[in-house]
This record gives sequence, structure tokens and C-alpha cells, in this order.
Amino acid sequence: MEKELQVYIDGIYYPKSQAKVPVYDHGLLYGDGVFEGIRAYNGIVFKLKEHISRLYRSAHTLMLKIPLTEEEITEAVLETLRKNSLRDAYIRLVVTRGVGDLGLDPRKCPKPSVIIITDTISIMSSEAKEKGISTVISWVRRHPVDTTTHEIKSLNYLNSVLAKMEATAYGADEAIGLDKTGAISEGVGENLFIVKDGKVFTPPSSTGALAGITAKLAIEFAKNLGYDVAEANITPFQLFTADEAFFTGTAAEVVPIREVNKRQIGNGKPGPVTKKLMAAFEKATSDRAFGVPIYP
Ligand code: PXG
Repeated sequence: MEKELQVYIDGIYYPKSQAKVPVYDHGLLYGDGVFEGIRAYNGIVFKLKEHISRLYRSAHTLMLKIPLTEEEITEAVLETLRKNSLRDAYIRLVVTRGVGDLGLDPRKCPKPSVIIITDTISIMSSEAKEKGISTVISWVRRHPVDTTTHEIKSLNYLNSVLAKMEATAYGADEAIGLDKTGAISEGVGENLFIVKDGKVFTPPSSTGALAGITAKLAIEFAKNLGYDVAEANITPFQLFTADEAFFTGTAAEVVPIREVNKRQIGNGKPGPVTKKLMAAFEKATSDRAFGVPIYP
């Protein structure tokens, strides 16, 4: 039998089937915690430093003190990957408020818990990459910036789950969320971009969108390719009538959007800017300069 994957919980490794959190953990009771989703490609953990840094920024906002330094948590991620002999992996890093009592007060939670899951990931199909994906704008709004905004990568993802279910129910591949004003914010686990008249636009963080690590890279690549890139409010109309649209994200990488609420985007095929950015991103995932080696 194949050896079971080992999961790191507070410095101890448990087989996947026995890796559990206590029912009094405020991560479960109140969604009180933060997480990161990270990928490793061919022995390199892509943008690990940036993901760890974002984890600490999320935790800082929740006044959640991670009981490890950034260096220690980096080493724990690498060690977990080595323990599982992984080279291509999906890494889920979770920090919960820890065990408390049946009340909201986090002062009752003396010790946050650090969980590191390393597993494989179901990636976007090659068909999605070649033809683009279909999307629906969901009735479920993104969290406003003055609530549990998605600028914080917290354990509150219920609006993403609901929007994803809606997309599935309507036979679409992915959902798009609006902010409170009706402007486009992002996908349920992806940032969104449009291309119009040769210029690239993405919604600002005032829409509650996460500062995506893949998005930041896509912006860099687009600028290097000579395109103007700007943060701008995007209306549903502007999305429907864009020349190109695409998502970026750790799971999605760069993926073309061919349809929004049954409206075809552009000519319905991945556009030239999207294709160039997909190629640039793919090249980056096999470049050691973009990550940290698991096996030095
Ligand atoms: N917006 C949101 C709300 C996210 O959760 C992104 C954008 C893209 O950010 P990055 O930094 O990954 O380019 C995310 C990331 C999943 C899954 O299981 C989702 C994310 C990351 C990993 C896995 O669907 N979301």
C-alpha cells in the first residue's frame, strides 16, 4: 500500500486520515484564522516568500500571532514536502486561532495552531487553457472592505463557496463576484483582468479583491511586454464588451475567460495578450528564480 501523506500540525506529523483539529478550535467555530494556497512545480515552491509574507499580513490584521517566525514556517513547509517526497504539489498553510471556549473572545485561545497540508491538486484542464472557461456573475456579493474583506485571506470563504455552487448549477466553470457598488471584484479564488483596446485593467483592492501573487506577476509580465496596465473599476458592461478577459491564481494560473453570463468575450477564443501572459507564466513556473527549492 502506498504510504499515507503526512500532515504537519503544530510541529507533529500525522497521517492524513488521522490529521484532525479539535472541535473547540475557533477556526472551526468562527472561521477565525488565515490560510495560503501555494504550489510547487518540479521541486521549486513557487513564490513561497510572497505567500508567507501575505500569511503574516492576514494574521496581523486579525491580531493573530503566528507562533513561528517566517523563517521557521518556511522551513516547516519545505520539511513537510520532503517528508512526503513531493516535487509537484499543492500546499495549504492554515493558521487557526486555536482552542478556546464557546465564546467569540479570542483571549480564551492561548495558542494558535499551524497546519501544513501538502497534497496534489486538480489543475485546470488543458481544454480550459486552450478554449477558455465559462463564467457567471453571482448574486452573492464579495465581502466589503469594512467587513471580512478578501484582502485578508481568512477562513471566511462562504461567499466563494456559494458563488461556486451557483456557477456549477448553471453549468459554468467559475463564478465572478461583484462588490457592493456593482463593480466587478474577482473570481472565487482568482483575480480578474480585462483587455480593452490593447490596455490591461484589473479591479482595485477597494472592491475587496485579494492582492493576488499571480496577479502581481501577470502585471509585471504585461508591463515587460509593453502593455499599459491599470487598476480600474470594471462594470459588468465593460466585462461583457472587453476584447479579452482572464483569471489569475495559484490554482488557475492564467486562464482565459471565453464567456460571462452567456455573453461571448471578444471572439470567444483566447486573445493575444492572454496567450502571451499564459506563456510567460508557464516559463516562470520552471524558473528557479521564482521560488525556493525543496531539495537544495
Ligand atoms: N482571490 C481570492 C479570493 C483568492 O482566494 C486569488 C484571488 C488568487 O491569488 P493568488 O495569490 O493565488 O494568485 C485567491 C487565491 C482553491 C484555492 O482551493 C484558492 C486560492 C488559492 C489556492 C487554492 O480554490 N485562492
